[in-house]
Amino acid sequence: MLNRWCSILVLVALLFGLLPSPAGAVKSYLFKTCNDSGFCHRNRHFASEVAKIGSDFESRYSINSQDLSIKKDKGLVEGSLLKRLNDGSHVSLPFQISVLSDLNLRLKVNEERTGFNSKALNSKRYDEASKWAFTQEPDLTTFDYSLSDDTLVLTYGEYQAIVNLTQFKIEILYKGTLRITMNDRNLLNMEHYRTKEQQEAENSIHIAPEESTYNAYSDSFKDSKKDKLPFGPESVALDFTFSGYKHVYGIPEHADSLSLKDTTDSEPYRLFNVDIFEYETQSKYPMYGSIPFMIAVSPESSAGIFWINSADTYVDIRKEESNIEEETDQQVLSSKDNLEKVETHWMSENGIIDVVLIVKNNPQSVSQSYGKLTGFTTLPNMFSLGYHQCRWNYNDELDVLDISSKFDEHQIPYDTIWLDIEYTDEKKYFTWKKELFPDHDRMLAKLDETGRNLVAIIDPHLKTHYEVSEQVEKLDVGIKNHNADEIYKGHCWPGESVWIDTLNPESQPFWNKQFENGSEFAGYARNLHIWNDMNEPSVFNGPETTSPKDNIHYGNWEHRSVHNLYGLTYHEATYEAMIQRNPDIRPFILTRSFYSGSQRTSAMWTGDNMAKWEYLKESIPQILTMNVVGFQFAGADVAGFFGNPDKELLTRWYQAGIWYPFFRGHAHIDSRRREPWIAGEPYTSIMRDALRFRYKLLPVLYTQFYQSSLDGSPIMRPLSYETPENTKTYSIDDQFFFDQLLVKPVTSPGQDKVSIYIPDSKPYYNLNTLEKIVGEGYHEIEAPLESIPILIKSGSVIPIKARYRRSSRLMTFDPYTLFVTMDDSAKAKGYLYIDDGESFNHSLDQDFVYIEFEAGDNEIKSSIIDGDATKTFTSKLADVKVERIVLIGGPIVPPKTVDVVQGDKNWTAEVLPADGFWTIRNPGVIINQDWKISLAS
Ligand code: NBV
Repeated sequence: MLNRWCSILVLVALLFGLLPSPAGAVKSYLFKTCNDSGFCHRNRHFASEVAKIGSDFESRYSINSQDLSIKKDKGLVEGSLLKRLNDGSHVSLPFQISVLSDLNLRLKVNEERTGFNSKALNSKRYDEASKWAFTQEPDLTTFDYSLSDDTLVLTYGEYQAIVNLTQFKIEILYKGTLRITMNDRNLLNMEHYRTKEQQEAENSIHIAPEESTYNAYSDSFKDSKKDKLPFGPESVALDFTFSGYKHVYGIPEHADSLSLKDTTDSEPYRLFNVDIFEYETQSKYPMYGSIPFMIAVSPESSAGIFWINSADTYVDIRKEESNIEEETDQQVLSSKDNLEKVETHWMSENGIIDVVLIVKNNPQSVSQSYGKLTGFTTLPNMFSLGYHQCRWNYNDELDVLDISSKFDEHQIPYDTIWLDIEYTDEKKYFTWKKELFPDHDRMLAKLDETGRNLVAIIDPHLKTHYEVSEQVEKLDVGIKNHNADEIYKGHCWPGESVWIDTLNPESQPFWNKQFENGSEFAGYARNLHIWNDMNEPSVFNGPETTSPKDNIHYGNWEHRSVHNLYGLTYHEATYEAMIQRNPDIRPFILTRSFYSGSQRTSAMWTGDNMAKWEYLKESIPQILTMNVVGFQFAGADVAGFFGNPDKELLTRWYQAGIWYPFFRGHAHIDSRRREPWIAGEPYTSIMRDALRFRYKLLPVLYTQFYQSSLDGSPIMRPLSYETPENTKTYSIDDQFFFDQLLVKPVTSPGQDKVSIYIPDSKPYYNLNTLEKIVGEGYHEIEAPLESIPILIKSGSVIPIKARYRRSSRLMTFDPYTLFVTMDDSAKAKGYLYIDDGESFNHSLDQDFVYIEFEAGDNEIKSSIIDGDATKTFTSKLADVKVERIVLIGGPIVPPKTVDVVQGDKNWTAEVLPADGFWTIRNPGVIINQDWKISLAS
């Protein structure tokens, strides 16, 4: 969201005809393109010059084999990459190649900068992005090697890394096939340190013919003109070619397609966390967060590039024309497979080169490997998977409690109500507007009676001249100006503000204090959670609506170097403070800005979208993208932040929103109220059904999160992920798998049918009609307003909780219904994870059960495969039964009764036939012990 300040500027510009056209103009007015960014401009120029010379181009980068230190048992090669200057002399760039224990290759290249003297600034290139992104420094593993004058070959597992020493290049082969080439196109460019005078001297040795000097020591873009650029040009750039791939995914955050586009004739994708005002769909503009991780998928293997740099970054993607059309014939594809390639060019404004290359059999394994480095999603608090009701703003305590009780009146489940910035006293975070919220502990206690929670917003900009910001100044834990002599002051919603510097470890105890039990802000409630907004950071009068790049953080690092990870440091500090407050409650933190690693402790949403159909449509590839790069807990504002959705859009958005891992209704302060009961019939009932369906599916969603917390698997899964062997799925981004459900939400108006693509030859069942649908390809299914197009994949067991309750907490001890959908050989499988949904006892004390359901050979079995059913919480599950088993498909025709065995008891249960399915009514089994049901008498 942009401030009034910028709105005024834009308005003034519009009035005086300074903007070319209103549509899209706001962005070009505020944000740089590649041409406006010195380093991007220079590196694209570099790439085009190198391409002009073609194969005659001689790389300036080489390694002297004599200088290598090869520690094969440690998994490490060290040496110097030599950059040849115009006079033949060299700049020596220390590098490390390491083989990580998960058999990924990492390259780090640094520069020892000498001759730079400043008290305010760290003269090093920023090398700590991995410290924030990784959970820990990864272990290395041994390799074998051979070395000649011009080649070093490392062999580890089924991999080979061939390092060309004379013209630096690394090729990664997996199972004998080339998959990734680093510096394939010789676009490696590390702009070494040189002063302006050195660079501008006649016959300067520092500027190669392929280089440009564009904006090397100054910035000509709007508010960025004040940028001091103390180091001059210092960008790092490198190219990577994926061989045998046609599609790449990832590098959020952009509002674009799932399969990334060729950028040859357009802007590169930009990674630069900004408060992007009224963002457009199908755009490569940067957004609020950045994850510099890209995945390529093919039927044979999958590969990933993790570019660990937190500075402003652009990525160019090039696919050959012939590659773009989908193959229709599998055979043609495999014969051409190795000719396919996607070329990528990564350019960052500064920092070191630090990159991890991952090649595995399939995309799941690539995600898992990335997750082992950056951490998996922490299992969320159960309530946070329920529905969140937000708007800017609920006005006062009465309003909050009234909205809450309206949900009950309309029998619509919900878990959390939110307070946006207006609850504070003059936007001073950690204060309350007393006249409107006289007793927030009382309000929270009221909410707690029905198992409800409150999420309150806390932003990083702290209004000057009140206790909290004064403490920031006194303790010296704010972001500093470019001289590092004063805390930086900028403008944001509350007016003049300072920004907490959460890179500074000293800021943590101060931050903890603000959230402490009994503090003015947080009181004693256990059902209070936090929303961190504006943490890009958004600075209304800053260049590109963010912090000046030459501001300074703890460690004397320029903001330029850490920009993309500031948001992560901020929400991590909040998470830590909430843990300190109540160590036995899993905190829920929503963040707008993020970086690799943010998935460990927060949920994210896609920011300020619009109440328009195209944004509903766009939300699906946006969330799928987040999910493939390991950030599962993602959502989009239902039903659009700006504007007023019509009733059809509102209803369809709820039907889509129930699949978002993070599901929140939210609206701008100027938009009309739109809680689900306002639209009236039939819309309210349809939305109620959708919301109740989400709650029925909570056991599935929670189990999915459990699995993700172990292996990083996506929750909303693209078809290309599920069936990478089917290349026809690679561009599909309007449908997805959610556990074993194949879903295609309706995202355009007036539609009463959808064409849904089945990616394999298994039978599927239309959940609305139970009709069996078989055959790879598109199938038309009915989708009138009251129905969501959902197919159940056969071979699955889906555990749900069918009873309506007001909130998820009230469902804790509800019975389960199992949907068993047999495949063609009358088999099915599924999983269920259960714990107390709130504490850490699942990890501290094994207080959880992980259950496998298996159907086959005329039996349905439930086995606890992990956890311990005798712990404080899990032992209470002895009261929780399976109340119904619904059998769909498969050749079996069960008898009228079935035999049930649990422990040393056995009994019979009744089977009721219906149209196309059978129901085992009240089988009587309890959930925390193994059981077996025989379907044949
Ligand atoms: O806090 C108000 C809005 C919020 O509703 C929206 O979701 C955010 O994306 N916020 C932007 C702007 C806050 C200005 C201080």
